[in-house]
Amino acid sequence: MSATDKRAELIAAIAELDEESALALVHQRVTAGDDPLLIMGDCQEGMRQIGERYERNQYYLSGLIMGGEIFYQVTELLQPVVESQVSGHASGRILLGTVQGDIHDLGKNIVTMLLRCHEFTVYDLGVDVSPAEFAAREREIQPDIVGLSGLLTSSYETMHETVALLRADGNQAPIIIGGGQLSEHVCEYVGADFWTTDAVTGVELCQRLMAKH
Ligand code: B12
Repeated sequence: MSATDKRAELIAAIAELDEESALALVHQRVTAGDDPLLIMGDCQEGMRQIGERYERNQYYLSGLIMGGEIFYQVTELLQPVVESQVSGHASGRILLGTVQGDIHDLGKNIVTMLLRCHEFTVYDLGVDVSPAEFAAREREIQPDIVGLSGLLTSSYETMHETVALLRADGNQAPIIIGGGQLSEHVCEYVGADFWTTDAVTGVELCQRLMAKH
């Protein structure tokens, strides 16, 4: 089977919520020496397709929950491989969290893991983090970069409030927003400095920002 077919097969297994096949395929690709970040990217595409099926009423909430569980297990499988292969010597302190009203954390946890692999110090505030908590922790920690994660349309408003409060508080650190549905337009509305829809680009951005320091 060609590499393209293998990728398509994994994406389809995730989209079909076929946990057994998905995990077996991830395992096979890891054993074959495939790039773990590429595998993770394919799984992210499978998750996007689960979301599309949910929007078309082909899946219910249980489908999202099941997808989340499969992705969590994929992460457990890939984490040691990523940690053994990805490394860097960046130094920088990053304050990260999923904004208030939003409990999606699988993506944020990947960003945290990748940043730590590059030796960034990450202060992960978890999910459903209020603007006030972000502002309080920002004052306390004085990070080099602030990262806000959010996957719901309603999160853009909370991101906007969080950025406004941070700026009003005199925060100088660049603010990056991340999440699968984001765009330049959302970034402008939120008032953040940068945006991304994938963790690898986010980490590269943090490296560039620290190099400028
Ligand atoms: C799994 C999932 C869930 C799980 C989440 C489990 C968990 N622990 O996270 C559960 C079941 C809890 C869930 C709940 C809901 N969900 Co949901 N969910 C999804 C789904 C299918 C996948 C999300 C995911 O984990 N993707 C994989 C990760 C790796 O990708 P990612 O999150 O985008 O993260 C990557 C990048 O964005 C980036 N990144 C992320 N954050 C950050 C931050 C920084 C700083 C940086 C640099 C990078 C970065 O790095 C990651 C790796 O590359 C998406 C579909 C989609 N298109 O995303 C819907 C989706 C996000 N959910 C949706 C909805 C509607 C809901 C619910 C409202 C459903 C309901 N009726 O209750 C609730 C809301 C709960 C809440 N208050 O937050 C909608 C949102 C629609 C909208 N426009 O608002 C989506 C888009 C599905 C859809 N197409 O309709 N969901």
